[in-house]
Amino acid sequence: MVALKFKGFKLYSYKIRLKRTLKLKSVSIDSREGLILKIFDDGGNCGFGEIAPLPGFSRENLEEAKSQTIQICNSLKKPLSLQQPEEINSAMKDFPGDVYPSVSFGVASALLILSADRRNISLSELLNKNCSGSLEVNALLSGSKEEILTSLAHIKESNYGSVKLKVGSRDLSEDIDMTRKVSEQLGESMNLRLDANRSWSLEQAATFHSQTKDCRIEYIEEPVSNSSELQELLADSSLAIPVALDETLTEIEISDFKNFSSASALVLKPTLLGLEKTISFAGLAKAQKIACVFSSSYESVLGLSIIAQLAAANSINSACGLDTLGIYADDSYLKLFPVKNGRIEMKNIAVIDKQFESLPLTEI
Ligand code: OSB
Ligand code: MG
Repeated sequence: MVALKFKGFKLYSYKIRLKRTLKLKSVSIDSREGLILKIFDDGGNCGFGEIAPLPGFSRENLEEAKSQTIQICNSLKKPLSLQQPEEINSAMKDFPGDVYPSVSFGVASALLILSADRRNISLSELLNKNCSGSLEVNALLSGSKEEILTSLAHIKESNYGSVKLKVGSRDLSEDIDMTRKVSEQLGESMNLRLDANRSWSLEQAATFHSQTKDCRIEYIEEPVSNSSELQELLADSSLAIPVALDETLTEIEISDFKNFSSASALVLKPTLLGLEKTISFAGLAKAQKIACVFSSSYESVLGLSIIAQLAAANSINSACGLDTLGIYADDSYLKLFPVKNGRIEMKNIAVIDKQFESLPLTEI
């Protein structure tokens, strides 16, 4: 095996304006900030990664992520022998201290993409010779009642197969009404997911479930306020609420997963989990036949494409949470990540150099 000669790296920052203010738990943002890492070998091959901690969700901030990325990239300057993702994971383990999730995702994906570029293949092909050629994505429904009903009409016209409705910020009775209305409008052929972002008590979750039993809900992400309540909910067989884990996965260790194995789905966000934990959870879910939903933490078009490649490598059939480029004021990013009939064709997004060039980058 030929060693991968790491020659150098460049780090860039970006700040991209949003179409409207985005509420993220305790904070609101008007623009998305992050870092893009480009690494290269001595033969002109490149790897890319995105490091973009999400305010309100990530424990590290952008400054902390930046200094750790620089420290790790400086320590990479010796020749590396990296071909398989397992080797890259073990190389990441050698880095000093606790690697932040966003940094793990950014640096490890840059190394993997460099390794793929040396062989003229894509990241998904590097990870799996039989990777998927396309992915389904879910449309997102949030905002006021009027906004939701207007977007719903567009979503139906655009032939999405899956829709995710945000609940938990209205009164419970309004959420129940809204869910019933959306379910009715979707009909039998479209799939409905919900995300409560930990808003409800156990009792509210039970009430919601009892009044939406006929709504054909695939799952509810994070219905209750913390992971111990979630365990209680999963243990109560009289409830049988289909649950997806999202925030919980950032809090638990891989070895704790046995306590949550009756979950219906795992929402995997590489920026919030890091690459290693994402791949480990995906493996566990596959072994236990639990659906995996590879999802965005509102990365740029470059980061989204990398997550899509990870999803394709894991042959994901369940719709991914990657349809988030609509948050940006600049619509031109949509062309580099085209969603048609609720799907992404992998051949259309394998243009990582173009995505890199499309971003407003400042070299650090
Ligand atoms: O609540 O699942 C969330 C994005 C960033 C932070 C949190 C969340 C999200 C999404 C991603 O909703 C989009 C999707 O899942 O379709
Ligand atoms: Mg969620």
